[in-house]
Amino acid sequence: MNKLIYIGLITISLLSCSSKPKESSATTEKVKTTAPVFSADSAYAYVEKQSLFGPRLPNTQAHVDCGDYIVSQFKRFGATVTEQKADLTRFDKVVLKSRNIIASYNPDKSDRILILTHWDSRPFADNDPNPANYSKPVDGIDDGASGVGVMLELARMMAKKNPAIGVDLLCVDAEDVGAPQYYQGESSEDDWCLGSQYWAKNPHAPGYTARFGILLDMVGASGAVFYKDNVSLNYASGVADRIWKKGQSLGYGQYFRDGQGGSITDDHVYINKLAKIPCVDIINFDPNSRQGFPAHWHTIDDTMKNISNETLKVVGQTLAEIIYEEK
Ligand code: AHN
Ligand code: ZN
Repeated sequence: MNKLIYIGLITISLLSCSSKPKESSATTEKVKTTAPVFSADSAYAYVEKQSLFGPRLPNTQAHVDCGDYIVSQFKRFGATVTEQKADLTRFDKVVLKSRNIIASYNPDKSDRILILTHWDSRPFADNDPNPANYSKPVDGIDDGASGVGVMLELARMMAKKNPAIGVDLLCVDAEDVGAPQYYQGESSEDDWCLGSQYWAKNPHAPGYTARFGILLDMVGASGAVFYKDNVSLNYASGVADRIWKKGQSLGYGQYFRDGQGGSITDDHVYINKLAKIPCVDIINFDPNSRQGFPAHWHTIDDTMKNISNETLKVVGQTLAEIIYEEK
């Protein structure tokens, strides 16, 4: 064999050999992360801590105490904390002593991003398989506490490494207060999301705006799937594409799914329509399942046992990457 060709063949075979392990390590490590590591254990602990207060229903001591806990944690993590207290009227005319909590990083920067979640628990388990539970409150661990857990861990992260951009973590109250399914009277979509409606009409900083918003809703359960819902696609498709691509590039494609989710009434509706900030919803809703929402949704089964470190990690690390790549 010609010596040159022979050397060439050896080189090719060596190259193809040595390229194999590199390829497989590239698939395990995925893309290089630019953000700090998001600790799922820490986020899990913040979710568990909220569970110990009991359901966070406006007008209860558990709600006051858990609100105080969230405020104190954000302060511990160096945020500038603003509280909005408001009397908001429920569909049945019950007045809810409501409290929105905003933790700001780089409060003086005008370029900002907004991350939000609701922190209240639903007063009615109206989707429970057992009608005897309809009028009981839900614990709201996936539906409420999970989003707050992720945001508290992001706050802990930002205390250690300040992002280049301004970041506001908004915990809205009185989201899950819409009329129960069994209610016979008149009800409307605007019976939900009272805290975000209030914030959108009365932002905590005058003239507040942000480049975009990301809503977290039910981001803690094992086996969660996130599709782009119609509101996110209508108002913020570019932002949605970016988040989903980022999640997929980190290896989280089992969670961040391609395809269209449902039409979901959620806090992002008001952030888009009233505050005019393009806002995406990351919500566990499977358009291919019978109910869409997970089985524990609005049942007395929405407890710690559904919460998965992996799901918290998937959402938290994806958000961390978005935060730290924003300049
Ligand atoms: C309704 O339940 C009508 N919309 C979804 C918003 C929501 C409630 N997310 C959690 N709980
Ligand atoms: Zn709910």
